[in-house]
Amino acid sequence: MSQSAQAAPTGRQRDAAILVTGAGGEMGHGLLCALHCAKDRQAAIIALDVRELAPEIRAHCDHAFVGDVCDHALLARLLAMYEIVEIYHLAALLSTRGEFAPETAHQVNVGGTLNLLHLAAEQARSHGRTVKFFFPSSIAVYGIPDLATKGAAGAVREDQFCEPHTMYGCNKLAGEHLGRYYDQHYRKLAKDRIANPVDFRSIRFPGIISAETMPSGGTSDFGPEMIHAAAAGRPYRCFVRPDSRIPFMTMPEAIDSTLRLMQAPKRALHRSVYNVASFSPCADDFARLVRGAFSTAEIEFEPDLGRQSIIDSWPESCDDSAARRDWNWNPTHTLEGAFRAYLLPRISSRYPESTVSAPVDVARAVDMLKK
Ligand code: AKB
Repeated sequence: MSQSAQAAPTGRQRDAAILVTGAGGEMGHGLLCALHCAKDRQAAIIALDVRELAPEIRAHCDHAFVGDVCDHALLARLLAMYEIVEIYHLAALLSTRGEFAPETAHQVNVGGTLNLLHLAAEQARSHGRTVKFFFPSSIAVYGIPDLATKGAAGAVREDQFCEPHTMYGCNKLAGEHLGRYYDQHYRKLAKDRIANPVDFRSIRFPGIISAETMPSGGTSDFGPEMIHAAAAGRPYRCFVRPDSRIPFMTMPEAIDSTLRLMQAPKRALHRSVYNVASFSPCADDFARLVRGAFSTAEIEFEPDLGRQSIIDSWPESCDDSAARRDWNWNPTHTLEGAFRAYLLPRISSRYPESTVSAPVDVARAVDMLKK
């Protein structure tokens, strides 16, 4: 049974725990499964989300709390109840949603991150060990001024174009800096300061595509939405131009990169924030593959100027040489490989009652991309 924010403290000795916020979101789904299955796991998994977790996600957690990362009282209770050794802070309002309510996005994305970093530092003070902290950042931290510059820039490095055009991008950049501060400089002048209470590690993720879940509130959602709509037998209106190009990766790759970075020895890491890259299709590449795989797919392009401007400000691809060098990042999928080995075989089984008449034809899909 889920524990609510009102549950009384247990009073027992504190259990070592890994805390996952935003546990019910897309990434939480994959990450909780991977953490639960880890052979050498020594700590309980505790999940926090604003909504009750779906039973299949709840099954991967030892304890689950319904509540908000801005709720100080709830975080204080978690501090008292558990000896938190690792935090995966996934809770966030994404780029499209954030543009409708920028101040709320700031409160959740920056305020929530500050609260979790403070919780990590207080934990480190109470049990005397550094708390590992994972922060999923985003390609939204980049803000490229125009399409000509985007085309000329190619794969951007971590230190280029960090002038985001969205509140979400500003928030992620702020979160990266706060994390670095808690890791290296926290309470610099305090007499009772403890050095390096937080071991902060972050990845700037591209758009993520999962066969199991649908994203919501993001601007990279057109890729996964197109595939899920076709699998479900629904027509799809794509909100960006066919030539729009940003980087993507599959959910298994996103989870793999997270675990690799978290397992890397600290001495190997030369930065706290890393790009990762996998494949960089344009929206039309997606459409051709989807049409090839689902003969009934209906895809139209009807660009929304606002969302298009966000996609145009994000890079075509990212330079991930630092991640390759420091923690052996090595993507497994090309776009074709992702369709062939992961997306198409898994996605159709998610929509058993779909109206799609023709079976998925992976070979035809890949041929379509070559044309
Ligand atoms: C979004 O579109 O906001 C996210 C992201 C790229 O971080 N998926």
